[in-house]
Amino acid sequence: MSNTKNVEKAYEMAKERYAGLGVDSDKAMDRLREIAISLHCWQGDDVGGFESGEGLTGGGIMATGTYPGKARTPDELRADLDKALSLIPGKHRLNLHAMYAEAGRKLERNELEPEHFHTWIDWAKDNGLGMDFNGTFFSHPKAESGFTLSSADEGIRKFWVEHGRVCRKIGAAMGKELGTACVANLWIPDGCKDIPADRKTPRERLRKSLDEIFKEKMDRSCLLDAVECKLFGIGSESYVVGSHEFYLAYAIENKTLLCLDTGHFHPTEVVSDKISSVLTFLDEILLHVSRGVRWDSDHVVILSDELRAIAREIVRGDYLRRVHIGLDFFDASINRIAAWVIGTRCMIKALLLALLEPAEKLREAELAGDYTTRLAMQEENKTLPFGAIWDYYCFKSDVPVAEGWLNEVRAYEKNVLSKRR
Ligand code: RNT
Ligand code: ZN
Repeated sequence: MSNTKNVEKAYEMAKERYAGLGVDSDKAMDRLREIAISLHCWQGDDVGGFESGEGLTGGGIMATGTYPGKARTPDELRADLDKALSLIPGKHRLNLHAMYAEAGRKLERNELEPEHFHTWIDWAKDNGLGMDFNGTFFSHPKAESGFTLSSADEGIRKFWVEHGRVCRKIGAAMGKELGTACVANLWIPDGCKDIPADRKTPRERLRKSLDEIFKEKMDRSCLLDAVECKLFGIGSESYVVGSHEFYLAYAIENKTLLCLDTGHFHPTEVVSDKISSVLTFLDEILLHVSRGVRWDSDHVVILSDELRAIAREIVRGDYLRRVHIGLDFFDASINRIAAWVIGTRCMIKALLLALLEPAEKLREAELAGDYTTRLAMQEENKTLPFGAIWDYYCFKSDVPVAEGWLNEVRAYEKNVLSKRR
């Protein structure tokens, strides 16, 4: 195919251009191949889960849109993930939520066990994927009051503590079976729409609940615990119990990972600037890469300046082993498989851009106090022939080059998704 020839030719020229700046593009691609992104299962069914409930309710998050064809069963969701993964270069991970259990009967969330995730684990094994896990502390009658682990109702609080505990067991089993540590993330929706009378006591109860959940020591080669903070959510605009300060302090004190969701801060705050701050004190962090737009924290990830800055920080800081990259967005208004492919490919593009940065030259200029060169170089770097390297990486990874993947999604939509009613 002449197309192939063009991709190769363009690559050779781009490679030379980067070499002139002291950057080895072959090496950059080798490093990129080692980075696993954790794909969130919940993009495939609008955060619904398979508990035969009514899907996503409350909890400060919302999936909007009525695009047809969402996955209705675990098998459909796995088939959709297979399709998405076939269009994304590299070997990645699956990030599963507890509400995607396959129990075969109605089970309470505090009764879940590793065996209820066996089909998922086998699927991951067959596909060479690692797995990450999340407790589901929303879309449940016992979360309707807006409080779970920080609830004043001792019965409710205990129920969610038990859920947290079983989730750690499940995560550890996944890590053990798959031979790669499972990052088990904990996010709770607890908070208030309007000004609370007491900000203190729910936080004290949350601390106590977390201590109860994390009491049992687990093998870190199987399980890595993470806690996710948030500034506000839909319906929790005035107060969120698990704020950034709360979980940062908790993570430092208890040696858990901190999960930074890029949609969980004030719109003018950026996660890219937080990475090196928190990693000065924490061993590892989890990222929930997302895109906040006004009040929504979960738009599909695009190759924004901030996404590029995040990837740059990870690479410049030599943090690739200490930062676990997970995605967290959901859009029900476009093809859901396309959403996964767009967001994940963008995350990988951002990492490739960062790996191709002539970082040494920038640092030298900075150290010499030559900020003119620093700014000039940063701007010139923006028009380096990155696209040619990216196309070649996709080609070498046996996935479609450029927008070629969209035809495959369209064909799948016609043959599979459109038949789901
Ligand atoms: C919500 C958190 C949380 C969820 C997922 C579904 O604001 O970001 O991570 O999006 O657990
Ligand atoms: Zn998140």
